[in-house]
This record gives sequence, structure tokens and C-alpha cells, in this order.
Amino acid sequence: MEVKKYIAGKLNKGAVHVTLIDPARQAPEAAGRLAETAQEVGSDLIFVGGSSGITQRTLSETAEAVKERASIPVLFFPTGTDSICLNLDAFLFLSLLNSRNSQFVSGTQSRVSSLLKRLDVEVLPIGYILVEPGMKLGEIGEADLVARDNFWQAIGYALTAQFMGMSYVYLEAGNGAAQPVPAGMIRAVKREVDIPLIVGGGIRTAIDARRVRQAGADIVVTGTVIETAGYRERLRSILSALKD
Ligand code: 1GP
Repeated sequence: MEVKKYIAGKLNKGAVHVTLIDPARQAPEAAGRLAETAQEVGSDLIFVGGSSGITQRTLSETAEAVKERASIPVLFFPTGTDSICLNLDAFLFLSLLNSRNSQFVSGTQSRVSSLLKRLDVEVLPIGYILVEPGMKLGEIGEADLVARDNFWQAIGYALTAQFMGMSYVYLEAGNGAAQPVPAGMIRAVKREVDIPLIVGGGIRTAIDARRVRQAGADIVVTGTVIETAGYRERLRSILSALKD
């Protein structure tokens, strides 16, 4: 089934949860186990990627292990890496709207788009916006980070994503951020845009997840939480906060 339709179906019933698996953080087999757990506790999607310095081999082996253990859609999340994965269920076609470097806005994408078309890969066009602190993603992506209190700038970029015809807008605080995107900013953006709103970075607890959801996030992405001890229970409580 088309991933975009699958997501739309899930959104009709409530919030969508995504587990991000970074191939650089564990062996492929462990990544497969994480994916299985994520699915068991109720994650709707898996993103594979999101780190610098992943080798093509690690990425491919991780993607394969994840696909073997999970039946929910697995999407490639191409940030800060030259490695690429074309055989997953869909490709997150991210444009980092607040980058100073056009490579991250459309340059890298232009080098892979013909291949994606030829291989008939499903792409999900996303306006990606980095909010402070941005973490490593902000540095690598040469982003002019949106300040945490600058709601108007966040709205401006989010509407830019919508007017450019993107399918989703993604507010990202950065992998491993101490705090998620502020609830006030999520609320302000949600009020203005009509396309689904993805929020990620710094969401570690059920309280964080509920706050982000109540502020208006349609799709909530968590990564680091699965890299900590007791992750099954943490993930379970995040899921119940989102799906209640
Ligand atoms: C995905 O970068 C996030 O949007 C993941 O961030 O690792 O902080 O959950 P965390």
C-alpha cells in the first residue's frame, strides 16, 4: 500500500508515532530487534537514518534487518550522509528550508531525483525546519536555526512548505535535544498550516509526547528513547500518551 495513504488512514484515527533508528548507534541485528519492539508497542512507522558518518554497508544491513523484523512501513531518512537506501517503503524527500546552503534545500535532492523516478520509489516531499538547539543536524545542515521564541519565523517557513506543495511540514529540534520544539510554536504553526505537522527531537517521556500532541503535532518522531535502558516501557508509555 502507498505509504502516504497509509499515513492518511492513521491520521484519520489520531496521532501517528514514528520510531527513528540510527544505523550508527547499534549493530544491524539489534536494530532489527528495536524495530520489532517498536511495532509491538504500537509505533506506526520506522525511519532509518538520521546520523552523520554512516557507511553504505551499515545503512544497507540495518535497513535489511529492520525490514525483516517489522511489517509496518520503513522509510529512509536522509540527513547528513552520502549513503542512500532506495529499497525501503518510501523515501523522505526532505528539503531543509532554513539552510544557508542550497545543497540541503534542493542540491542533493536534484542528484537523486532521477534515480528515484526510474526506480519508482515512493517519495514523501517534506519541508524540514530546524529549530533551536538543532544539535548536530543544525551544524551539518548549515541551518539558520529558528529561535525558540520566534513563532512567526516558524510559521513563515511552515507556510512556505505548504505553498511549495510539500505534503508535510517537519519541525525538528535536533536529535538528542534536551527539550522538544516549544508547545507554543507547535500550536502557532498548527493554527496556520493545513498539511500534516511532524514534530521530532528531544521527546523522551510520555509528558513530552502528550504536550507535543496536544499542541497540535500530527506525527511524533522519537529516536534517542530507544537507545536507553528500559526503552520498551518508555516507548509504551509514550505510545499510550499519544494514542489515548
Ligand atoms: C527525529 O531528530 C529526531 O526528528 C529524533 O530526536 O533522538 O531526540 O528523539 P531524538
